[in-house]
Amino acid sequence: PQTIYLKDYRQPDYWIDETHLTFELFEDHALVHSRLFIRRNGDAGLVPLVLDGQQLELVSVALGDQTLAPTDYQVDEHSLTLHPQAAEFELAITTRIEPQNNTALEGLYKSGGMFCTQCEAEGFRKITYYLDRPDVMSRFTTTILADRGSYPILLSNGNLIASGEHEGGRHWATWEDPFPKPSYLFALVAGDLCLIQDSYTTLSGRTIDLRIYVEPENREQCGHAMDSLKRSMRWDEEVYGREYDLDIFMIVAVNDFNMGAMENKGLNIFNSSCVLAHPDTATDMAFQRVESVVAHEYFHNWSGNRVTCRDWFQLSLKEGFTVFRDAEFSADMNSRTVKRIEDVTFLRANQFAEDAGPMAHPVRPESYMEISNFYTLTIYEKGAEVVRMLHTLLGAEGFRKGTDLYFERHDGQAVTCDDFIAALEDANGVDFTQFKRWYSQAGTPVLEVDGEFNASSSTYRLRCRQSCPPTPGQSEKLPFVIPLRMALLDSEGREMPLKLAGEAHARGNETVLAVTEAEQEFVFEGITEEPLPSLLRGFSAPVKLVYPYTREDRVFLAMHDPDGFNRWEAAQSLAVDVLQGLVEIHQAGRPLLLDQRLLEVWRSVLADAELDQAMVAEILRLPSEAYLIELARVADVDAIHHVREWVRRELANALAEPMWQRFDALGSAAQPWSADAASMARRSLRNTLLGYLMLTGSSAAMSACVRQFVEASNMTDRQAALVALVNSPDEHQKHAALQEFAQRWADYPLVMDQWFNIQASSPLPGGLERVQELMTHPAFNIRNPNKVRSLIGAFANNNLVNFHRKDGAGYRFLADRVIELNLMNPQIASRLVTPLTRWRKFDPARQEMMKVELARILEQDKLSPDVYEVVSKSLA
Ligand code: B3K
Ligand code: ZN
Repeated sequence: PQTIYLKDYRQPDYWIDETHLTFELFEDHALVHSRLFIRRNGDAGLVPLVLDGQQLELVSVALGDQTLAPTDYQVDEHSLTLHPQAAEFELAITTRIEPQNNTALEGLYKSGGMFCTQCEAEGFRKITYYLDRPDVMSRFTTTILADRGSYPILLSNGNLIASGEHEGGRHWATWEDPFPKPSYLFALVAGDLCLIQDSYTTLSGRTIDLRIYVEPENREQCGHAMDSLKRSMRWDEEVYGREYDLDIFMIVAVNDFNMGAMENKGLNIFNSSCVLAHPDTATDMAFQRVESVVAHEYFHNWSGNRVTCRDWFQLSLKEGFTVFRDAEFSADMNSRTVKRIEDVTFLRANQFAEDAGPMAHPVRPESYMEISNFYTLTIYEKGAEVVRMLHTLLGAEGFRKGTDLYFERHDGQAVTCDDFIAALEDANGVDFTQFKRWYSQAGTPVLEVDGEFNASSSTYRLRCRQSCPPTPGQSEKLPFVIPLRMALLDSEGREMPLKLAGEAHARGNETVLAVTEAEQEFVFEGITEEPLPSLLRGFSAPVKLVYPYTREDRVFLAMHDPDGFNRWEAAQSLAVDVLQGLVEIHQAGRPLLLDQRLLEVWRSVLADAELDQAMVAEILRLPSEAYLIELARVADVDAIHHVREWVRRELANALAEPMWQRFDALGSAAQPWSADAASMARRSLRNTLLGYLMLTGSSAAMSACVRQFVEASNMTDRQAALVALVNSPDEHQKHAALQEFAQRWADYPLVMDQWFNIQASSPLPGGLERVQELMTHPAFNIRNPNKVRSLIGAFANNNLVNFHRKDGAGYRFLADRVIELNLMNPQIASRLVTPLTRWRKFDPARQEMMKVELARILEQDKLSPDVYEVVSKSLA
């Protein structure tokens, strides 16, 4: 496959003003008739028209009223080239495709009994020949023809303008989308679906028809998605001044989907896991995911659809911004601090690893082979952090002025990250030239800070030094603009007033310093006692902060920092420090001894009745193995697992009494379920405690757990009990619970995903054999991405001791699955291979075995571009 470069971007030679599509859907094929109204771009002259197309059977082409002969055009694997003479003309093309055989789930495919589409990024070219690039925006009219019995519902973007009966039991519907859009936002659905309907009145008083289409058995599971949609619509009006623009908004849930969901104009298509939620079948986490994904896709209507990307290098323009928007929405709907903790935890364990690995790339990449590989944590999550920093630097009001200008200036256009920044700059009269390095430089910056108190001058000097490790293709980095939110605490934990030397005005008790130099100092005046700095509050920049805190300092901050996020951060970093120390002791073969300071922090948090229960749960959770691996230079997976489990058990044994007290005070899992934040927080804490108590091995804990499994009024509590049972040494209870669960939920694919995931993630010995056996379970199906993720993905990403077992069998297993999926579903295959590409993190013996498997994958003939790019770059 060839590499595509940002620097090669140029405008298309032709525009497509109107696109008229007719789909004739049959069981063994589909015919796609397109009529395109095309116009030459400017005075491009007599240039050939090169349309993108892949895996298409070309049936006919007509230019104007003239049917073309095969000698009039050229077709190859990727394109159709025509030689139009006129500057404006009509082109009619018919292609034949086989949606029923489309296992890649890109383009038009079948999921169960329904037809659906996924066109982003380059799926439209698998439907018909087209200028399949986001800067070609066209008005679409779509007619669908299908058997009425099997496909009573026929949907596409925009408004339904006509429908009717056809001969032979067939029927048709025509949809018209008044908003010009790129082909990646096109969607079509045909199936036997039931409709859940509601309405929403916009701030300006327009009534919007809201529709969720699902398979009939899921009818009862749509209420939460519908509520989330209405809340999102209100929030975008209030926070960004953005109203919905069509009269109808539709969501369709499908079972086979490569990602979470897709923001097609007026017709969002969702992985059913991001729509369906009922307390009997979905956990609180699943509820929150539904809320955030519904919001994310809805918000794309402005950040992505009304203003779209000029080219795919600008992907973060819509994704980073939209993730930031959905994160703020979730923060407003739930606990802001807890949401931030969850996002930061995720970013540090996963995006940091990507930024340190072979696929590291800037938020705006400069090249790619396969764009599907660039829907990454860097584009999405780091991209959102970059937008968050802009928000921090401008303040909420300045940021809003900037986004207002952005939407006004670029409505209906396909633009770049530079255009976004320019709007923020122009609206605020600021210069973000240096800030833009966040878009062009990859890697996670390291921010080293230390402080020096001078009693005689009553000053405190904060010294900052930033650097960024090299990444593929970028050996030297220039300094970033790093917003450092901070405060100085006195010996009681109170924030001291901040006044910087050389500044006329005081800055209050908390401030944001802009670190812009490689080395830079900030001098605070009027500081009369040695302060303890509280740094990078709220994770104000996606960097690794290094400050020479002692363990006492961390204990103090964990107990006293007035900033909730940094309290959590202090407890986490204390735990990281303790765990890293113990790993070294374990490697040296010396006996482990728990630092009592960790125990005391845990004890005091456990006893803190003031603190939000969800926060207590977050603090009591130890840093994940994945995060500890990311932090290590050479990761000793076995030692990390052993030590972390040992600490968990020590904490559980030492704190069993207060844990029981708190656990009992939180009520029972049998009490009626409720969706409010306080109830969710209660379940979260209760289940965190149950997990600890089960580690004591006491019969009281076992019977509490079994009781909870049986009596739980909801899936959150039932699943937490199942996890604890599966990870317990009691084979009998474990098997009984697993069997009971599988029987009861056999007809609920999303619940069975959880059942697979829990077993695949269990670190007990024999994990690989268990996963191999589960692949033969009737509920498993390698063609369904959710199943692949919940069994194979969970094993390779969550079950680190088993995946990295010493004989390399885990690696071989994963490589075999990647090879199996390579042609069946290239996008899923290339995502699945990620853990192997991180081989540089491990010891020489493991590195060797991982590389052998990567090389074996590379030797396959017919490697998809997706897998080829990731594997070859990881070996380079
Ligand atoms: N924009 C889609 C992503 C589609 C990716 C296809 N490879 C989902 C989202 O970010 O909202
Ligand atoms: Zn998105």
